[in-house]
Amino acid sequence: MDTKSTWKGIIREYIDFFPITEKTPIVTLLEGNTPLVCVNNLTKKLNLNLNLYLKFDGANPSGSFKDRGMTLAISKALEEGAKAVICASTGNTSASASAYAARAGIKAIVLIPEGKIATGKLVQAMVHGAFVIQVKGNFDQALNIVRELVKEYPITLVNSINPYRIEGQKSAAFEVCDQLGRVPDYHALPVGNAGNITAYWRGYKEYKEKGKIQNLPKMLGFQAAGAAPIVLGHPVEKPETVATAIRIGNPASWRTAVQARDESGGTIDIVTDEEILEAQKMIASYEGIFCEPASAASVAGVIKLYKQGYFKENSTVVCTLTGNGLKDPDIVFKIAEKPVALPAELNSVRDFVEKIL
Ligand code: AN7
Repeated sequence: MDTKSTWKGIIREYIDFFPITEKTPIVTLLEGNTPLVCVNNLTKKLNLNLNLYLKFDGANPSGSFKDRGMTLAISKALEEGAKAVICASTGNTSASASAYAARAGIKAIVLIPEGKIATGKLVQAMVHGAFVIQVKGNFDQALNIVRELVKEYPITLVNSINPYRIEGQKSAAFEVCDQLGRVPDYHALPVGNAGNITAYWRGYKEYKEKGKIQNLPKMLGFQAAGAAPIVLGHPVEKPETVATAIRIGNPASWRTAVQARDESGGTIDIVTDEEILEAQKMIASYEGIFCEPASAASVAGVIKLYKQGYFKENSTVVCTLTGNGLKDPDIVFKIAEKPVALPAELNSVRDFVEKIL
């Protein structure tokens, strides 16, 4: 055991669902068991007749849902004798890989698009001791490079092409069912490389096969308007969005995301950067949850679809907030109202306080 904590991390909690043997050294930071928060303020303010829940996966140890897949990918890499792991990343995969590689005592090499990842994510890879390579290009180019490199060297790829990543990430769907005590009618997610929507759908289906749940949710995916290859039906060569985590033009799990959409009877749609930032602000200021811009795409998308009359009234909708807002303070600092500056005098502060009461 790692600690006396009652939660043992997603592998031990859902061990029957994972390809684990007695020989697998389990590398865990006790990820998972993240809050599923009912958000009434937001629905009241916007007049949404929905039972809306946010699954805050930004509460994972490295601050994103990537830890769910990384615990399994790194455990299996260690079991197979890997000395190093590598990934391309828009930031969260690199942060998570760096953390779990540090825990496992192996090397991590991470390729990130120069100038296009949130500061907090870059700092995470640095502090965990990863070898950080900033490439003068985008995520899709970096992913192509690491795919080639692992053919030549005994380094384990820990992007979601690694099947253990998606296997681990499906644990979030199990948790939603366990926490909610039922299956949501809809499950909304941001879509970048499309691994997570693939993972959730697989998770829900496996839970049903095992008899844990009786029905399945409709899967809703949302891409940023400037990086929406799945919605457009073709790769986007130069993806652009303020939500850098999902600034991806050619998703690796494209086919399985479309499958999740179609099998579940859901949809994959577009949200604009403005809608994303507005949703981020509302989630933070009405509900007290600070997620990163990419994560807010799920809520922005639900608001958009609601206005179009998409939902049956009173539906239960879960949105995954995939990453922690603290990773990307720059964007908020740029657009939010700045703090007032006052002299260090009782009278000035009193005047200010009287005005706002
Ligand atoms: C906060 O870290 O692709 O559709 O390299 O960080 O499974 O790719 C991150 C993706 C959503 C999209 N929200 O999930 C990476 C990376 C956040 C993210 C996504 C990402 P996928």
